[in-house]
Order: sequence, then C-alpha cells, then structure tokens
Amino acid sequence: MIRGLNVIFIGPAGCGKTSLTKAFGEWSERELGMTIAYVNLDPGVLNLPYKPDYDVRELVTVHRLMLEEGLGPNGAMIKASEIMDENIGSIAEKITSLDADLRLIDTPGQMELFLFRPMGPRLSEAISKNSPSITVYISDPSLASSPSGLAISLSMALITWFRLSTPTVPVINKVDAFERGLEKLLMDPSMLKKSLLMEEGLIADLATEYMSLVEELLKSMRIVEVSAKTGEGMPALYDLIHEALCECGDLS
Ligand SMILES: Nc1nc2c(ncn2[C@@H]2O[C@H](COP(=O)(O)OP(=O)(O)OP(=O)(O)O)[C@@H](O)[C@H]2O)c(=O)[nH]1
Ligand SMILES: [Mg+2]
Repeated sequence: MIRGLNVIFIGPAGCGKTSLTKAFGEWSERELGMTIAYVNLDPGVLNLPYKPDYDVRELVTVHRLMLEEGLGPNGAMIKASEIMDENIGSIAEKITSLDADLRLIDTPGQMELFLFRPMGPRLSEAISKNSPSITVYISDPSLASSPSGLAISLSMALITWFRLSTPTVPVINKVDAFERGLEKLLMDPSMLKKSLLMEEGLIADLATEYMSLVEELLKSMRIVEVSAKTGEGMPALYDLIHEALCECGDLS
C-alpha cells in the first residue's frame, strides 16, 4: 500500500464509521505493522474510541455552537460545516502533514453534511492533491439487508464516488448482528434483479430500468461484509482498498 494513503469513512448516521475507523486502524497496525494516523472530522461527537491525531473539535464543536449561539442540533451542525468550509486549507494541511502509512478519516454522523454541502468535496480535493484518497462507503445493514435496500446502498456508494471524486468501495458493517448471504446476490446481478422484481410494492418497470444501472455498477464495484465489533472482514476490506487503488492507477 502507498504511504500516506487517505481513507475516508462515510455512511449514514450510526452505521459504524467511528467503530470501523478504530477497528480497521488497529487491525492494520497489528497484522500489517502499518503506522496509522486517526482523524476526527465530526464536530458533534462527544466520545471517541481512538485517540485522534487531528481532531476538528479543536476548531469547532456542535455543543459549543448550541450553547453560545442558541442553535438547535441541526442548525449547529450546518454552522459547524460552514466553519469547517471556511478553514478547509488549514484542516487539509493538518491532515496531510500527519506522517503515517494510513490516515483514517472519520466523518460527521450526518452523512449529508459531508456529502451534500460544499465542505466534504472541497476537503476531499484538498487532501488528495499530494496523496491518493479512497472512500469507504459503509451501508446501514438494516437498509442493505433486502435486495432493494442493497441496490439503494450501492447507488449511494456511487453518489459518494461522484461527489467526492475518489474511488469508493462499499462495505456492509455489523454483519455479526445481521443475516448474511447478500454477497451472493451481488456476485450475480441476474439473481439480484430477480429478487428485486419479486419484492412487493416495487414498481416493476421502474425497478427493471433501475436494475440496468445497478448491473453496470456491479461490474465495477465489489462489496464486502465486515464487523467493526468482531474484526471480521478486515482483510477483505484491505484487499478491496488495494484493488481500488490498482484500478485507478495509483498502484500496480
Ligand atoms: N453489532 C455491531 N454493532 C456495531 C458495529 N459497529 C458499530 N456498532 C455499534 O453501532 C453504534 C454506532 O456506532 P458508531 O461507530 O458510533 O457509528 P457512527 O457511524 O460513527 O455513528 P455517528 O457518527 O453517530 O453517525 C454503536 O452502538 C456501536 O457499538 C458492528 O460491527 N457490530
Ligand atoms: Mg461517528
């Protein structure tokens, strides 16, 4: 793997971004002897299970904004993302100056703050100037455990790819707590298509059209199942990141 690779962990609220940042970091350190820098970009978090080497809370916290500016939690989150946006240059510099094999970047609980406001794409671009970045899109297992939910999760990974302009690898976390076996559906797009069309309440024509997109996606995206809790799937996640780097020409 390249030294100084940025790995951005993103996904819906509570999907396990923070836990997976820690689990993947500890696994890479223990099993591969890599040096890890942890980055917290969530201004709303109170407790972290890892010790951040850069923490955005030195710049802004949601808690302080709520107290000092009388904002509600969502207003304070938006304000925090604006403050981060105004300071993109210095945040990016602090992140990229961290000397480690991997810089693992934990993002805000509310994915839309990073993805659908200017801050995330601008930060992703700024940190990727001198070293490559990969995004790990973490699916919420409660959504991804049905065929249509799985298709939606894949589409979200694609949207993340478009927005952040970094190769994006999809994972389903919390497999220790959910039924397995979705990988089979993903390996065989025709099986996923059939399962999707059998789901009640779907508009068949629309689902068929949509499946053409998902089929195309499956040609370029492999999904892995992991558990930040048990550590299962960490080697597969590492391989997936490595493959994505090779495909985009950053490794051979
Ligand atoms: N069973 C199980 N629970 C997990 C796993 N990963 C995370 N969790 C639990 O899911 C909850 C949310 O985990 P976090 O790591 O804080 O998730 P997050 O995406 O960072 O959450 P926000 O930043 O608040 O959006 C916690 O209760 C974790 O213990 C896992 O692999 N298995
Ligand atoms: Mg978190």
